[in-house]
Amino acid sequence: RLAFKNYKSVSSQPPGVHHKYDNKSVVADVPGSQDHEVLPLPRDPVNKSVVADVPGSQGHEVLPLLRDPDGPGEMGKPVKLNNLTQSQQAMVKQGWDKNAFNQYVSDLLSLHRSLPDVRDKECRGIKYLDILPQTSVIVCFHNEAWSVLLRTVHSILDRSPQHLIKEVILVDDFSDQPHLLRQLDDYVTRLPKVRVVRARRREGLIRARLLGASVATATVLTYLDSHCECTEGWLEPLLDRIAQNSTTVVCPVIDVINDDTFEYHFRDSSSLNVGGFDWNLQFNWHGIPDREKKRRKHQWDPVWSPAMAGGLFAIDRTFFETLGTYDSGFDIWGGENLELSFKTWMCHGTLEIVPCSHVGHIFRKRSPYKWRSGVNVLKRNTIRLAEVWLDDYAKYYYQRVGYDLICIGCDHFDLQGDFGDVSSRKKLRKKLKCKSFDWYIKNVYPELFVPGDAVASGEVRNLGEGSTTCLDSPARRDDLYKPVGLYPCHRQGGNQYWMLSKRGEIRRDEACLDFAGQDVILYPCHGSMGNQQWIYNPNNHSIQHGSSRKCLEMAPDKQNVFMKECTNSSLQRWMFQNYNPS
Ligand code: UD2
Ligand code: MN
Repeated sequence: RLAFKNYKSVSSQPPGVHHKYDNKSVVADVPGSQDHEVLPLPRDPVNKSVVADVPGSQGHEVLPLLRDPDGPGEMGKPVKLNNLTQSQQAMVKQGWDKNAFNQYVSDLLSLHRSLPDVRDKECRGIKYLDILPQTSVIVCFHNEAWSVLLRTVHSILDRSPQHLIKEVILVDDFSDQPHLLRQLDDYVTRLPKVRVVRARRREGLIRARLLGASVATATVLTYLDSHCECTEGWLEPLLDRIAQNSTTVVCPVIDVINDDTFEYHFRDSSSLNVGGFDWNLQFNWHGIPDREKKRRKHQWDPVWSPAMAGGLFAIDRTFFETLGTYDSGFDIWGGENLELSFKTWMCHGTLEIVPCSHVGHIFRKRSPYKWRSGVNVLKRNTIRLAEVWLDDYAKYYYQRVGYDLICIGCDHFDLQGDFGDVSSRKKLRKKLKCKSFDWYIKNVYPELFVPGDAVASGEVRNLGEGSTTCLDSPARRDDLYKPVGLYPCHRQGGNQYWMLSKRGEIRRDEACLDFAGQDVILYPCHGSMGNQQWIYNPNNHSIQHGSSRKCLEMAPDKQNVFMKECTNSSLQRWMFQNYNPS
């Protein structure tokens, strides 16, 4: 039950044998998707009268060949909307509602808008291999805005050497917005290299990517989200790395296209980040670790990254197939980026970010699509990921999300829910003789804090009156710094899952309890003790702050905590759920 089961016996045949392109646009099944029962998602009702109203669909019937070099957004400049009429304001709002970005602004920009050359100047001088492999660029979309989708396509065509682009495959994941149907088919007839493949049902981005791969014919697959803009020189450095070693999986630097103004913000190579994750198995970014800075000679050398963000990467198609592509049991969105990252490293490949390659992406603050109702899709994907790849480390994920704390002793699988069958994925891992997750953590991602190294973990319960109150903070990664408070203990991990590290940090993911004289807040862990050092005394249950020598105390309202002179009152007594110093 592999995603590409048809491929196993035909690896010597030319790829792309599954579907013949008689037309530019085909409707097709995802290989392997037959194995998964997928409930059809409800479509938005197609309201015929809306056809004329799709902003941006007008005026783009003809390729805009003439571009005003001073037009809005050229050179990646921001567009600010002033003095809008009421009906324009209504269109702006409609654009935001539909897309979670400012579609109205996008519609004002040329589909061929210019961008600055954002690379380090050294990148322009690098000599790449004379013969680079061709690539199929695969762009999956579900109800993407017209101007955003086509700007993605044109930026690929306009800023890549023609001979390196074998084709651009647009995979329509069952969109129902009218402009993405006939009008898109018509539009691409004028773009010889561009094809549209349509899924028969909502597959989700993971199976949509597999569908794209199944029709792709080049030796390298390059995936992009449907709201990207490629910059000058983005492609060659990616293909060069793969040409040198087909087990290298490469990502461009992902620049930010502002969701409101469409300004192109580029990240120079001195502020480059690498990808990682926390024990929620959520992807996050980090500065380049020192060990990696040492390994590289130049700022523009490729950077090893423990994980990829997911949407923008290039991979040798044979290596992708060897790795079993994606787990096609993953639904809609999420988890696939870590799956491919773990597999790449554990199954003898390398994952890199290439500083000379820059692609812009619109990061959104919410997901604008319909998700399947009734199932927690992301949780299901993540459990599949943990079960197949994490070995014994899976327990940290379950602890972090609270599945094994709610009812100790009850069936593990009840809490996990039905995550489907993963036996074939495990078999594949065995067959490929992939390394252990322990190897991965120790060698590829040693910066990750491992809960097993914690002195104590779980909830931190106050032992004062009633003993029903726990240390709690709802602060998220992007809004830390709020005072930490108290909340009735719930034993579900989450906001009450703390870890006491050997160094004396009290941490949750990468945030640490921090006291600088005022409130006790969360602050990104800095690893140098100071305001983040805490001393837990298991005998009198006090939590004392290293530098101020004060003790953590529950306020009478049972909602707040203060730092007070240590008195050993019951309000200053705390208990970690698991305490095992060794
Ligand atoms: C990030 C990745 C995204 C994907 C995701 C995790 C980047 C910049 N983006 O979130 O590529 O790896 O993490 O799964 O690395 N789409 C479909 N069908 C769907 C839903 C989405 O085709 O059912 C398309 C969508 O139009 C878009 C792409 O998949 O082109 C990624 O979706 P996203 O942009 O919502 O994901 P993003 O960037 O928040
Ligand atoms: Mn995206």
